[in-house]
Order: sequence, then C-alpha cells, then structure tokens
Amino acid sequence: MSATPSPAFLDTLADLLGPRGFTTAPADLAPWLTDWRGRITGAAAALLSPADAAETQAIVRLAAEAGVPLVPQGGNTSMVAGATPDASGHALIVSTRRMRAIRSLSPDDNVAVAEAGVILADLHDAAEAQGRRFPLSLAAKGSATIGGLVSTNAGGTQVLRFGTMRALVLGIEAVLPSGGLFDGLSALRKDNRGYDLRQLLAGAEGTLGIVTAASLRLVPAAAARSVAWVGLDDTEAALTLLRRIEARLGDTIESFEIVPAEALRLVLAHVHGTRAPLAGAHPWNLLIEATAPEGAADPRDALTAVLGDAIEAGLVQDATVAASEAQADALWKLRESVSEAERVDGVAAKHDVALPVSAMPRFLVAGADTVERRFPGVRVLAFGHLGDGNVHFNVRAPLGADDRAWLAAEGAAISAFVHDLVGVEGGSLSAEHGIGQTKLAEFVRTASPARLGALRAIKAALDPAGIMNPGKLLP
Ligand code: FAD
Ligand code: 2HG
Ligand code: ZN
Repeated sequence: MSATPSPAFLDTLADLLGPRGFTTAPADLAPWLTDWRGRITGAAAALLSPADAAETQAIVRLAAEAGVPLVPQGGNTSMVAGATPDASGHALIVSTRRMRAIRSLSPDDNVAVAEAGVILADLHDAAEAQGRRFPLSLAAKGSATIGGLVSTNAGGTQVLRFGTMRALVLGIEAVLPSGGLFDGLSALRKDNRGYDLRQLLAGAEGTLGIVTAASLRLVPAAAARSVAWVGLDDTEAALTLLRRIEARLGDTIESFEIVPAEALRLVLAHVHGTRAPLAGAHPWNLLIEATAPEGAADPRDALTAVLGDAIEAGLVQDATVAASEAQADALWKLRESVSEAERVDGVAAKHDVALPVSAMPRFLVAGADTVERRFPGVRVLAFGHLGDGNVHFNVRAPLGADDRAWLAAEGAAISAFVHDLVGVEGGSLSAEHGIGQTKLAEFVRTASPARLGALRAIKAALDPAGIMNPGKLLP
C-alpha cells in the first residue's frame, strides 16, 4: 500500500530541491499528468526535478522510508502511459528535465556519456558535430530522453541494422530503490561480473530504479544516405524486396518501414507541409534507407538499380529515390507523422506486435481481415517496422461511432483478440513500447507463470517496498 506524502515530508523535499526542483502548483504539474495519446490522466502530490544523481538518491531514500511511490519521467512520450501516475495522487513524479548534460563524447572510444534528461535529437546533434552518429531514431526524438529510451529499451527506425536500445547501452548509472547508486557507467566492452544489472535496468520501465546517465555506443557518421519511397500492391513482395536489397547492399540498409495507403492519406490530410510522394496511390508503401560511411560507394545507385529491377519484374509498382537531403527529409516526415495523424483523426485500440519477420507480411493482411470480420466496422491501421517484424497494429473505431465510448466498450475485447492472434504465431504483444499501464492487463493475461514469477521475484528483491513506478509493467 502506498502512503500519501505528508506535508512535513513534502517540506523536506522542497528544502532539499529548492524552487527549481520542487513544485506542487497544479499548472506546473498539469502537462505531465496525461499520456501522449491522451488516454489516461493521473494525479501527483508534487513534481520533483533533481539536478543530479545525488539529489535523486536523496529523494529515493526519503520515499523508501516513507513508502511514497515515485514515477520516473523523461519526455512523457510513452505509448503505454508508462510515465503517467495513477489517480490516487500519492505519487511524486521524478522528472529528469534538469539532468541534461552530455558529460563526454569520445570519437576515439565511440562512446557518449549522456545524462538521463538529454533529449535524443540533442544527442544526435552533438554526435554529428564530432563526426559520429547515435544510431537510434524515432518520431518523438524532439522530446524523448535518454533515460526514457533506456528504460523502455526503445526501438525505432534503425533497429534493422543497429538493434534496440539494449544493443547501444554500454553502461548505466542509476539510483536503485534502496537509494544506493549503481555506478555502472564505465563503457567496458567486456565485463562478466555476474548478473548484468545494466541490461536489467534497460527495459525495466522505471520499476527497478531511476537511470541518471548512460554510456552509449556511437558509430561513424554516414557520409552518404539514400532514401526511397516505394508503392506496392502486395506485402509478401515487400519481404522479397528486402531480401534482394540486402543481397545487393549488405547491411548498409538501416530502415525498412511499411505505411498503408490509409495512413499516408491521414498524414497528407492532417499534417501541414506534406505532399504525396508518388504519382498514384498504392495499397502499401515502403520507406527504405541505406547509408554508407566515408570512402564506401554511395548506396543510391545500387538502391535505384534494385528498385528498377523490382518494378520491371512487377514486384513493386512505383518508386522514387530522394535526390537531395530535403527530399529525403520530406519522405521521412511522411513516415514519422503517422502516429500524429492517427491521433488527430481519433482514438484507436493500439497494439505494438512482433512476429518472426517472415510471418508479418501475411499477418498484415490476414490478421487485419480476421479482426475486421470479427468486429464489423472497425478499421485496422497497421504500419511500422516491417524489416524487424514489428508493426503497430492499431484498430480504429467504425466510421460515425462515438470514438471514446467505442474504445471503452470494445477496446479490451479487440486487444485480447489481436494479442491472441499474435500469440498463436509465437509473437509478442509488446515489441518496443513496453507494458506500462495500457498493456498491463493483457501482459498478465497472456504471460506464462514462469515469466511473471521471475519478473515479480526480481522486482521484490530490488524494490521490496514497491515504491518504483507501481502499477506499471507488473501488477
Ligand atoms: P517517458 O515517456 O517519460 O517514460 C517512459 C518510461 O520510462 C516510463 O515507464 C518511465 O517511468 C520510464 N522512465 C523515464 N525516464 C526514466 C529514467 N530516467 N529512469 C527510469 N525510468 C525512466 N518508441 C519506440 O520504441 N519506437 C518508436 O518508433 C517510437 N515512436 C514514437 C513516436 C511518437 C510520435 C511517440 C509519441 C512515441 C514513440 N515511441 C516510440 C514511444 C516513446 O517515444 C519511447 O518509449 C521513448 O523511449 C520514451 O522516452 P521518454 O523520455 O518520453 O520517456
Ligand atoms: C512508430 O513507429 C511509433 O511510429 C508509434 O512506434 C506507433 O503510434 C503508434 O502506434
Ligand atoms: Zn514504432
């Protein structure tokens, strides 16, 4: 049972953190109480913004003693309401907004040490200024933070080549629920001192501690990149195309994203400054990016040649390869705006599913058909990271329905149905967004007792008082 923070307890924190680090003013708290998709609004007793790891330790020690729950928060872009407090008003939000230093960036080691509150786009810029690249990107890069990305083991649009956040985290500094500091920042490439706490904290969704900094792997800046937009009729052809591109371009291919016609239509209708990329509309679209380091051949010619062959063979119907950086950015804007356009358009039962890559093309069509037959009128909008076998299989309300009432009445049954379809194929109900609050019931329903038991045992061992982000990931 969590405790309501007493006035004396809040006074102690106010003294400790000062006016920049402590507020209870409703107007200061309001923006941080609702999740990005606007589904869940919680309440909090205060918003704490520690300046560094030492202040974070002090907060955690006091909270552990008093049994007050803490909700770590970065950019609040979670797709599963992971950083949104519950409605009790007992919790304190611990924002990393004041921990924004890039402590070091070493081109020789290919390592950056960034504090938890560093915004992803700022890390991209800092790496680029040193001829390096942090190879993880997603549409929320202007708000999402390193602490949030680590804690969700975020994916994004370059997983095909570089893996998820876990593959890029070399070290972590974190305050554990005891208040102790896990000082695991040293970016050793090899370290076998028992259980890997760094990897345990990555993807823990703030339930095992507060990440205060991370050492992150950098790669050489890309000297050339080539971005293509492809229109096609058939999802199976997309997979054939991916394998052909890999055969021709090797692992220089970084992104292989799928966007259905309806998602492109929503983007063009709702997002300012977007234009149709091809002359006609196609049932499916692909965004493909390949890059090359200094001295290697520009991937543009090879990509253009594979796409030309694919059109001639009837595998895909149309394609354009960006002729400039501005055109490449415009194509990326179409892909990255899908969530925003979908949000403007209305509510959706959102799913973030993974299957073996080879199974996803069929699932995109057959799964959508099965769901639309079982729930007449609903509209599946599935898009995302086809090259990773991960799509966002979102289900929108029937046209003309009262969106929110429909979601409240039907959302749970639809999600259970979708997750069961995915489960039958050996897939996952959370590919990259995590469990948070919105996937919790479904995770508990579908996870094996062995998996849940192990997760619970880890949680109980590290956070016996249950103060770290309660109600997320585990019941
Ligand atoms: P928050 O939303 O603030 O928090 C996320 C979780 O991490 C919460 O459980 C929170 O408690 C915890 N947390 C935050 N900071 C810390 C910390 N310092 N220590 C411990 N726990 C912490 N995700 C993808 O994986 N791939 C995508 O392609 C993708 N695209 C997106 C596109 C849009 C438009 C949006 C809005 C979101 C997208 N997301 C995507 C989801 C989201 O951006 C990621 O989950 C991101 O990692 C969250 O970062 P954040 O700083 O906003 O974290
Ligand atoms: C993306 O890939 C994000 O664009 C968001 O993961 C997915 O809105 C979504 O469902
Ligand atoms: Zn995604």
